[in-house]
Amino acid sequence: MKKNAFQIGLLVLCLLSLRFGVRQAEAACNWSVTGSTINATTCGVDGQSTEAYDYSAGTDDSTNGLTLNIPNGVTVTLNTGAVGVPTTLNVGAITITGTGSLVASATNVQIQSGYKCYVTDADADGYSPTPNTCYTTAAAGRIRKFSLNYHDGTDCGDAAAAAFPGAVTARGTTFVNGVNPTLTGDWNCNGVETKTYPTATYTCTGCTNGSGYASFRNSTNGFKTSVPACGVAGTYYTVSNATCRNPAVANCSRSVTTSSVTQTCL
Ligand SMILES: [Ca+2]
Ligand SMILES: [Ca+2]
Repeated sequence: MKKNAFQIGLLVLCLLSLRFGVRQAEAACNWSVTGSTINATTCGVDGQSTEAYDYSAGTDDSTNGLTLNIPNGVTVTLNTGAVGVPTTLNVGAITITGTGSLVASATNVQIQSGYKCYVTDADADGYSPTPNTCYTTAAAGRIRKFSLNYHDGTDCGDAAAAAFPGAVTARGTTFVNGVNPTLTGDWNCNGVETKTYPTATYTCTGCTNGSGYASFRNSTNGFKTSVPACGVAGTYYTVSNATCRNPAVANCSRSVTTSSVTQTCL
């Protein structure tokens, strides 16, 4: 138990191996980063894994500006690591308050600061397909995690800059979806391929107002029989008359126009 608040610049516990710098395993506590601060909750870092948290006010600051706050009553545990795969917590600094505690198991555990976390972002859209896989060095196709241009979320198309979590533009093309290869039109990476244009539901019926004139009613523009896949063109039906009119100007063959439309998706 630590009773007083303090900061750790560089603390290494049981540092038996230094393989940090290559690929690191996924995190388990998965705390949310708010600005340059994490307020820890009670949890354990999985054995032989790495949790790396980083903050850069700019695009790539020279230091890791992230502070992990372990508040009163919260216990953070670093579970047992292994030779060659130490359990690792990587932050810029740590503050512990009151009865908060940081418990390190006896074997192959390390706490590191001074390391930065870069994640893959090949298309430079600010989203990473592997946001929990940290590299400690910059390289082409990487972005500093929790930096000015970094965004939370998993990039489902890291070779298509227009595909990212929260995208709002439906597109008439497809991309390689690295999360679900069947969803090539899921441009907002929400796991659902939403088509813009529906099936046309218009009907041609006699009027019920006594005129006896045929007309299109209850109409919805769209594809008449089947809805094309994302990025595929089809014959699109536009209903130009949805009211009872003289069949000389609005009959079943005259009140619909067709055009070639490419299905867009989001
Ligand atoms: Ca990306
Ligand atoms: Ca979608």
